[in-house]
Amino acid sequence: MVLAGGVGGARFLRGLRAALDPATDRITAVVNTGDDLTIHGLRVCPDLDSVMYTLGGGIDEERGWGRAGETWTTQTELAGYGAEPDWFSLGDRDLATHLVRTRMLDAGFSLSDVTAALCARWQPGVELLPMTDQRVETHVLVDLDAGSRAIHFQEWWVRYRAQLPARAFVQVGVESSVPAPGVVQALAEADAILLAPSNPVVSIGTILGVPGLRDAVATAPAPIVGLSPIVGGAPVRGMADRCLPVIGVPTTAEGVGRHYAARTHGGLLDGWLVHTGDRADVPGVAVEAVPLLMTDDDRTRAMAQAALELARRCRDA
Ligand code: FO1
Repeated sequence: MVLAGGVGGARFLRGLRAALDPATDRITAVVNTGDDLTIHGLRVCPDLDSVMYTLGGGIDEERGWGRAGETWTTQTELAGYGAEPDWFSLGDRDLATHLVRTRMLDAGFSLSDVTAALCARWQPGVELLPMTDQRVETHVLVDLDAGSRAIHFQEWWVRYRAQLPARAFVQVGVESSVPAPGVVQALAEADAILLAPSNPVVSIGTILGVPGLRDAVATAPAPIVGLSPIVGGAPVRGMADRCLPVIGVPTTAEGVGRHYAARTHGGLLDGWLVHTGDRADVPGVAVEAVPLLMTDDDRTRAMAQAALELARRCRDA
């Protein structure tokens, strides 16, 4: 069982899949949907798509999002019409995913149904569950135009490259959301629960913000192990260093570990993996240092194995 965001979560899941035997081991991933947005009338689910494409072999490896071998003809035509927004690029191949998803959602299917249908093509080898079927969107309170405004996370992330000082993150709609079907049960039945090295604020944090989800994790019988997305005081990828200060968490492996906190102290962690050379003192949590750079499949598989081994030690402790 893995809680995961997009790019980092997808890579980690690929390593975890390689570390396990599909004949006997099942992986369920609960994926962040707070990054989702409707653009040009289509519903786009960036984190679900990054995980699906990465595990299904369709991802553009360099970007970590969108399709390999992509073309941008439609995007260019949209720009020809001056169609707003022009700062979020949709590739021609990627568009097919959004067209199928939007049509199914409009027909009344749930996001879980849509995700299962899209995965029938991609065969990720991991069960992908959205964190919720309800619409939840992360918005960012920023200082813009001499005032404080809320903009969609993607506008902050992509258009402004997270350079606009953020005052707060708000998950619009989360209060009336519930965990998607199967999420609570999968947590209860898991042998191990892993927090992927995703953005602790807008990815893992958003997942845990769905009412009932954090409790389902904290009360699960399985050991819970997290992997630090911060290495050497900086995010391996993405802009978690622009998000952590907003919630008052230091951009260190120790800071994030303490933020998640020990399950015995009202938090979530039994174990916390940090990168070789980093140190973290997280009261009540078994901390271990292993290489956490997902530079190739072997390293990613090794860190997934280290997380599973730490989980076993926590269970047997
Ligand atoms: N990221 C960008 O930096 N620029 C883009 O134009 C862009 C388009 C895009 C389209 C589909 C999709 O699934 C992801 C896309 N992303 C883009 C990445 C996206 O912003 C991130 O993957 C996550 O939302 C952040 O975790």
